[in-house]
Amino acid sequence: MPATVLDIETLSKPRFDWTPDEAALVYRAPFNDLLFAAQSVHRRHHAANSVQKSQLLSIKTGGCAEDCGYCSQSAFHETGLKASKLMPVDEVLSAARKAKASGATRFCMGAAWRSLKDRDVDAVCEMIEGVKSEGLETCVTLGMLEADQAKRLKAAGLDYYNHNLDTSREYYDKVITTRTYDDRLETLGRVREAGINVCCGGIIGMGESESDRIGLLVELATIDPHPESVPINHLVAVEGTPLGHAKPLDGFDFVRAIAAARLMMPRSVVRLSAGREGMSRELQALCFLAGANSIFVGEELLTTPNPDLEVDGALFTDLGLEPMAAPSAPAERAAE
Ligand code: SAM
Ligand code: DTB
Ligand code: SF4
Repeated sequence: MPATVLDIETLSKPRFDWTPDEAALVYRAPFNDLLFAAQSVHRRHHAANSVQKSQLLSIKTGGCAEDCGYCSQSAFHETGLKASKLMPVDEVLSAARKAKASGATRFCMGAAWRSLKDRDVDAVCEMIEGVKSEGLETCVTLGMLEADQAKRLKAAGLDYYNHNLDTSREYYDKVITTRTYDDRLETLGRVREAGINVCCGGIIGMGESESDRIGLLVELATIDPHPESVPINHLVAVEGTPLGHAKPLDGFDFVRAIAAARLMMPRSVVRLSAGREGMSRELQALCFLAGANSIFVGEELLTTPNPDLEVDGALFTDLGLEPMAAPSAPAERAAE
């Protein structure tokens, strides 16, 4: 790292040897310097005024065997959420067509599973094939995966697999005890091995320290190659979960996390993910300035509310943003 931590030329080239001290200098830089650098690097690799619209669908809701402290769907927490079985393929495909008609270019299907069961692989593959044939980018998040399952998802046309590290290695067991950090890294390895793009990020606002946020970013930015897609979620505090009354997060800290992700993983698609329902338009605009290039659209995320389509439409108009066609993955962009 050169003397000037925020040197645009240096930061524009992906690197994989980030240390916590270097990352802290980026994360804690004066806010204006941080945002200027993040936007400058963003423009080197991404269209400045385009934001991808992605749509989520919960294909299997609730009753999950994991104890993730933030999650409405864990069987460990009393959240009043009604559990349901795996959705029929035709219903998933009609939701995907609706998402496409309303402007989404990416369709992400989430299941409240600890891990994918072999008996469900055929149905999930049919969903992926169907969504892909609608011309949408496909992403699924189904818990832990075995290597042969990852290969089958790839063969069905899966573009991205989402599996988050969620927080730093140090803070992780304050939030989740039923699977380890290394379990997650192993699944990510299998995803990559199968040739599927990795979608991996975390949550900000779970009571973690600044060092934990920096720790998460270092974990992500030392994966070589970087995750092609990095969702940064703002905690949605769900009543009945252990984090239902977590201390509200300072918006500037959230923007810092987005900007640092952009600078530490310059080619990755950084996604402003959960938590926009509670954010002002101005805070979201700062997230775009910091380098976010995707949002989830539609009135529901998986189980929690998200802004109305009209509200997001007005935000795009007022900021002069255009909806992005599915961006190609960084490796493909590098070859272009
Ligand atoms: N069950 C699968 C798994 O965890 O591997 C997939 C679904 S899970 C809902 C996907 C991700 O959504 C989590 O890893 C977490 O980062 C994010 N998430 C879940 N609940 C959230 C909440 N209340 N606020 C913010 N992000 C949340
Ligand atoms: C991710 O990182 N965020 C999305 C997606 N991956 C699957 C999920 C957000 C879920 C928010 C809480 C809910 O609606 O249940
Ligand atoms: Fe289950 Fe995923 Fe929720 Fe954790 S985040 S409880 S694994 S659905």
